[in-house]
Amino acid sequence: MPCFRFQVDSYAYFPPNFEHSIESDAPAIIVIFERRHAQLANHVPEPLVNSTDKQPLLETPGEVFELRKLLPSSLAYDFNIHIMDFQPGEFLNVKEVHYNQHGLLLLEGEGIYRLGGSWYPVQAGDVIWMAPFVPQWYAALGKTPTRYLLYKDVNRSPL
Ligand code: UGY
Ligand code: MN
Repeated sequence: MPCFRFQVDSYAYFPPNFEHSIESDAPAIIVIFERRHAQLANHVPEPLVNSTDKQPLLETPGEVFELRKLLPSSLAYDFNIHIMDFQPGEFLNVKEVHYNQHGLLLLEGEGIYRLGGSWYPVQAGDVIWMAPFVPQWYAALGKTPTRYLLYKDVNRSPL
């Protein structure tokens, strides 16, 4: 079985039933998103190993934040992980409402997250789960840039 050495910024995707093990010889923090895979006939996800800094910046029409996606956007993948970067003072121009759920981990910075009618001060290390259709908005109000990691279910009927 191939062996990969992980550093800060590395990530991996393992499809269903993919045998794997993870070892660490020093203290390390990893984030794991695990879900039951929703298979589409003839669309088979492949395992992958990569790093965030190798992912291209994507267009974000109408928005100012920087966006990278960690997984291919092809139909084989039933979720994606977005890495979003905001400079101090930047914010989402759109107050979003959508069927997709999110799991968010704030990796760097601080700001305020609006969920529905509530406002939450957040800082690096905080996590948020956003249910489908929860109105969402973020402003990076700290003195340092914000980076957050966002799980988003995609490519499948929400029903
Ligand atoms: O892609 C998204 O849904 C993302 N912009 N949402 C968010 O940052 N709350
Ligand atoms: Mn969203």
